[in-house]
Amino acid sequence: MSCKGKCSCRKPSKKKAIITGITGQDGSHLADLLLYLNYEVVGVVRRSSTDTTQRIKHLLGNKNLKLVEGDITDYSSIFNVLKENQDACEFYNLAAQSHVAASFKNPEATWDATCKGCFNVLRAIVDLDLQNRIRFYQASSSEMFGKSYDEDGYAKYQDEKTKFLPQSPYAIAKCAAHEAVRLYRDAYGLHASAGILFNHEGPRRGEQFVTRKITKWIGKFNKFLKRNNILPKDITKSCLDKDCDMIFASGIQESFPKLRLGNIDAYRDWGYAGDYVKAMWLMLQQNRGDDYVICTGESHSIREFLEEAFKCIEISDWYNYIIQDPQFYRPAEVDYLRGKNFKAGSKLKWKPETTFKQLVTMMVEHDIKNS
Ligand code: NAP
Ligand code: G4F
Repeated sequence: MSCKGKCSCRKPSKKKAIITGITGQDGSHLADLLLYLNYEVVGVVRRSSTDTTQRIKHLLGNKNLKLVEGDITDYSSIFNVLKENQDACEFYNLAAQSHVAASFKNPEATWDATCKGCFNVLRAIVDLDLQNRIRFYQASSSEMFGKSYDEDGYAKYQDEKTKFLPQSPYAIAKCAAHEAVRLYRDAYGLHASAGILFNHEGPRRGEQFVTRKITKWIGKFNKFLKRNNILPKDITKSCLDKDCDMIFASGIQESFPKLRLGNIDAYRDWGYAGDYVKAMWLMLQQNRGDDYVICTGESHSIREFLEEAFKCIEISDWYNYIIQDPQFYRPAEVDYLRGKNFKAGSKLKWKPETTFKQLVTMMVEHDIKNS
């Protein structure tokens, strides 16, 4: 892919990219990719009393990676990061308060990080007159579709033309940021792209998201089985009393808490994060900025995820191991997400490389190994 842009960094010298949210799941995968592509990477990290670099610890010694302090909600800190790195040619805005359930409890903080943060970057780019020199990526989300879908006679789906009907403070903030990207593209000619990414997961996924919560639990439960020398087949139905919070097995003292979940009837289009960051990069290599849906095109319920994940430890009656707990239900739910990635396939030549089964197995195996 050749660089046809006007910016000075599109000469043979090393390209520089700025990533907000580098300590998150996607930021860490994107940093892996850009460093592999020989970029200089500037990662914006907010100050914290604890170490948040766990996901990028394997990169910390890399001479092409520089971490700088900055908070996306604070205009001046973003302005200064950009001012000090005016030779950067790509800016990936991945920082957000990304947990949907948490956004109902903290709508203002979610708004600040998820919407205002995007505005802060866009405004700083224009204030520093960098709009013709830097390309911008915004992490938009399939949550923006909420309860909205189109139908192709065969099934429901969402694509770039589907209208948004957001169902959470998080999704509303993402919709507003998405519109800001369109505005800055039109008003200032900024090369700005928004990736409308459907759920993507992997071993680096935050532990409060449903997929990782399930695979983490399986990892710990497997360890409990091993510690007590029990085979899954030895856990009889009587040990799994429906009204009981704990899992017991005959002949052992120790018990194990059941997995507590909320609504397991929602459907998601789950892909692998490592595949999806390639699409982010590809968007910024195009001649013009645009919006793209990134997804697998398949939708599975949380029940199906549970079925597949428990299969990895040879348990088929997974419903005996979980409790549906009202505290994990949301005031409003997104029931069904299934994307269509036709545009990404034809324009970016991108396609997902990891199947649903491979994704679940990868996550369970990781959590078994690391429990
Ligand atoms: P994540 O793991 O929750 O990471 C979020 C990142 O944002 C973390 O690095 C976090 O830093 C950073 N951050 C939060 N508030 C900040 C602030 N005020 N200033 C600076 N940094 C801040 O999320 P992810 O799964 O990687 O997702 C990346 C982006 O894609 C997010 O914008 C998310 O909303 C969006 N998205 C994700 C998915 C998905 O399925 N994963 C799908 C669609 C869109 P700390 O480490 O300090 O907390
Ligand atoms: O894993 P989740 O929390 O992901 P959700 O809400 O779909 O959001 C994720 O994907 C979005 C893309 O569509 C991103 F924009 C967003 O940043 C985030 O990465 O929940 C998935 C489903 C929901 O229907 C939820 O109600 O799982 C259901 N669920 C059931 N029990 C649960 C639980 N979710 C969580 N987090 N924890 C549970 O115990």
